[in-house]
Amino acid sequence: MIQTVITYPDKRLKEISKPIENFDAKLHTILDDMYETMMAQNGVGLAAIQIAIPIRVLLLNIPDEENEQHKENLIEMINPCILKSEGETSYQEGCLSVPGFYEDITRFETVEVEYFDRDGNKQTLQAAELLSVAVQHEMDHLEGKLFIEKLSYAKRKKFEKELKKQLRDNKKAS
Ligand code: Y12
Ligand code: CO
Repeated sequence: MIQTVITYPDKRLKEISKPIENFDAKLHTILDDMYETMMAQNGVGLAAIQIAIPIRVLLLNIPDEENEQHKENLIEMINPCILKSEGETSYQEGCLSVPGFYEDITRFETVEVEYFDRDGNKQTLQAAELLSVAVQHEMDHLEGKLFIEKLSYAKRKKFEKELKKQLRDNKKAS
C-alpha cells in the first residue's frame, strides 16, 4: 500500500531509527509498502522514517543508463553499517522529504556497506557513483539527518527562502 511521505520540517524526520530484531512478515509488509511509495513518487531511495516508521530500513533503486528503474535492481538494506569509506565526491541531491529542492552535497566517493536482507542474511555492498551517494543519503535518515543540514550557511539561507516561498504558494493555492 502506498504510504504518505512525511516532509520537512516534520520533527519525526529527526528521530534516530531503531535496529530491526525480527525479520518477519511485518517487516516484509513495510518493505513492500516502501517500494510502492518510492516508485509512486519517482524516488531512487527511501528510508522507513520517511513514512514515519523509525526503524533502520532503507531502499535503493538506481536507474539504468536510459534512466529507467527495474525491480531486479532494488536493494533492501536492514541495519546497514559503513565498513570502509574513501575519497570525496559532490553530487546534486534531492529528497522526497524535501520536495522541490536540490543542491550539491559533498560525501565519500566510495563506501563498503554491511547490511541484512529481508530474510536476515548478512550482505556486503561496494558502492560508487550514484549508488554510493544515495546509500549515504539514506543512512543519514536513520540518524535523523537530512541533506540540507550539510549545506553551507549561504546555501541554507537559499533553502529557507525557497521553503518560505513554497509555503506561501501552497497557502495561496488552497
Ligand atoms: C542523489 C542523492 C540522493 C538520493 C536519495 C534519494 N532521493 C530521491 O529519491 C529523491 C527523489 C525526488 C523525486 C521528486 O519527484 C520527481 O522527480 C517527480 C522530487 O521532486 C519534487 O518533489 C517536486 C524530488 C526528489 C538520490 C539521488
Ligand atoms: Co532523503
